[in-house]
Amino acid sequence: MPPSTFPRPAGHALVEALIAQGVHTAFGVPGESYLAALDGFHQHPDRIRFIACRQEGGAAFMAEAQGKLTGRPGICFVTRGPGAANAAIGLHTAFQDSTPMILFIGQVAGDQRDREAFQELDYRQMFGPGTLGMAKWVGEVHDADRLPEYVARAFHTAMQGRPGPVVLVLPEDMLTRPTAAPVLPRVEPVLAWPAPGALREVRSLLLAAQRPFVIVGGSGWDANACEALQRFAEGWQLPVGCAFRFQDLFDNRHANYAGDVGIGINPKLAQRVADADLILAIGPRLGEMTTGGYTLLKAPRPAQKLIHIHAGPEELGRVYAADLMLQSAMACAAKALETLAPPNSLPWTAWTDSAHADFEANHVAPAVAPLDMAEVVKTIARLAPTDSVLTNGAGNFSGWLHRYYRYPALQHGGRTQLAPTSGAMGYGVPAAVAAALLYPDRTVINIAGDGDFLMTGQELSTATGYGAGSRGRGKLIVIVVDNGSYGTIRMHQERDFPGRVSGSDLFNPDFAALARAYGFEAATVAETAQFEPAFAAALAAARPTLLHLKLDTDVSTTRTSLTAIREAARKRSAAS
Ligand SMILES: Cc1ncc(C[n+]2csc(CCOP(=O)(O)OP(=O)(O)O)c2C)c(N)n1
Ligand SMILES: [Mg+2]
Repeated sequence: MPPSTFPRPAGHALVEALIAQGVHTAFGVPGESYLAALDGFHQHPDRIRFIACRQEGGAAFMAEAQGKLTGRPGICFVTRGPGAANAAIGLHTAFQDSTPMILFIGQVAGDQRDREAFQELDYRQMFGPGTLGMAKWVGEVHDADRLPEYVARAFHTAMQGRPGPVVLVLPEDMLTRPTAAPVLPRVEPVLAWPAPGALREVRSLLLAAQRPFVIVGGSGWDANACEALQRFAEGWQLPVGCAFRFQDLFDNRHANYAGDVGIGINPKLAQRVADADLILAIGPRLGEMTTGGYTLLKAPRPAQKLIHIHAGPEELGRVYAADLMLQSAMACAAKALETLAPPNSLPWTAWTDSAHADFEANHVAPAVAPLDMAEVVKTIARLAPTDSVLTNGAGNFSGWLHRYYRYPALQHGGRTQLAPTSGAMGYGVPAAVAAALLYPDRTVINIAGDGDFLMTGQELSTATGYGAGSRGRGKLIVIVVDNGSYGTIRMHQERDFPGRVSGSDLFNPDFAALARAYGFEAATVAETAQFEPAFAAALAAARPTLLHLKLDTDVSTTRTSLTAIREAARKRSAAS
C-alpha cells in the first residue's frame, strides 16, 4: 500500500496502518465510540476483515489466539467501559501467556474527558501497566497526526522483550479528525541474542553436570527455533520437558522428550526434575504451574543448578536466584545453543533414555467405563491430521488432553496447542474459532468442559456466521465434556471439605441441540465405542461439529475419582 498523504479520517489511517503491519483479520464487538475505525474497515474489504463477535471476552480470546498462532499481535477492538471490562480476560491471558496482542478501545471525545462521561473509564489505571498488570503499555492517542507513531510503538512493544498485550485508547473525536499522516512500514521486532560469554558458561555448566534437564516454554518461538532446539537436544542428548501449556515446542514423539512439566505432572517426571543437578530453562517464566507451586524448583534458591534464559530482563531474577541468567529472544537462543559443541561422550544418556521411557509409560492407564477419556484423546491423536490445532480452556477435562495428546513440534504452520497458562475458562471455543478462521485448511479441535464451554459458547454463531471450519479442507470440532459439574472445584471441595458440595453443581442444556441451533452438526457420546465413529464423521462433515460427551461426575482426573479423593480426605481427618 502506498503511503497516504491526502487527508482522511484518522480511523481510516488506523486501518491502513494495520494493513501495513500485515493484519488481515481483527476481532471485536462494535461500539459507537469507534465508528470511524469501523468505516476504515469498510474501505478495504478485500484486504482486512472485522470479525464481529458476540461478547468482548470471546473477541479478546480470539485476538490472543491469533497472537499465539502468528507470533504477531492479535488485534481486538472494543468500546469504552463495558466493552473494555468484558475484554479484560483476554488481555490478562495475553499477559500471563506472553502473547503479543493489541486491544484498541474507543474512548469518549477529548472535550468530555474526566467528567465520567457516558461509559468513560481511565484505562491507564484499569490495565496497569506493570509486571503484575494486564498490559505492557497503555497509550492514549490524542493527536491524529501521531497515530502512526503510536501504532508502530504498540507493535514493537507487543513483540519485543517478553511479548505481551498493549492497549491503545482512541478518543472518538481523534478518530474522525482528518490527517495526512503517512503509513509507516511493517514493524519487525528487535530480538536480543545471548551474549557469547554467557554461552560459554552454559557449556561449562553442562560439562559439569551429571543429570541435566531442559524445560522449554514461553513465547517467541518459531519453527526454525524449535528445529534448532531439537538439534541442540540431540547433540547433547538432553532430556526435554515442556512447560505448562507449551507442549508443542518439542516433538512429543522424539526420543529425548520427557513430558510436560505442568498441572497433573507425571509423578516420575516430577521426581526427575527434583533429582536433576542442572535445570536449563529455555524460555519459560518458571511460574507457579511449571514449578509445582515453586516446589519442584524451590524458590528463591533451587536445589538444582539453574540456567534461566528468557526474553524479558524483568523476568530474570524475579523469583529465582539462577546460577546463570541470559536475556535472549527464543528465536535467537535456540540457534545460539545449537552452536555449542558437545563432548565425545556424555554421562547422562541412560538418564535421558529413562526420561522418555517414563513418558511412554505414562500413556498407559487402567480402562475407565463407560466413557474412557484417555481413549477419547488417543483416538483424536490417531485420527486428526498432524497439523491440527488443539484448544482448551480451564478445568480437569484438559488433563486428559495434556497427558494423552502428542503434540508435534511447532512447525511452519505454527502452534498446535492453544491453551491459556492463565487458566482462563472460556478460552477454548473462541481460540478455536480464531484458528479456524485464520487457517481454513487446518483442522481445529476444541475440548471444553461443560462449565468452560458455556462461558463463551455463543461464539459458535461467530463460527457459522463467518464460515469457520467450512471454507477449506480443515474441520472445526468442539468436544464438550459434560460431567454436570465445575469438576475442578468439586475435586478441591472433596479434598478439603469431603462430602460438602457447595456451588459446584452445573445444570446443563442439551449441548447437541444447542449446537444444532447454531448450525453445527452434533452427536452425543456416552460410551467409549461411540466416540471413534462420531469423531470420524466430524472429520468428514461439511459443517462444524459439536460432540457432547457424557462423563460420570465421579471421574475426576486422569488419575483418580471423587470417591477416592473423599475417602482419602476422611481417612486423613480421622487420623488427625
Ligand atoms: C474465568 C474463570 N472462572 C473461574 C475459574 C475457576 N475454575 C477453574 S476450573 C473450574 C471448573 C471448570 O469446570 P468445567 O469446565 O466443567 O471443567 P471440569 O473441571 O468439570 O472438567 C473453575 C470454576 C477459572 N479458572 N476461570
Ligand atoms: Mg465440568
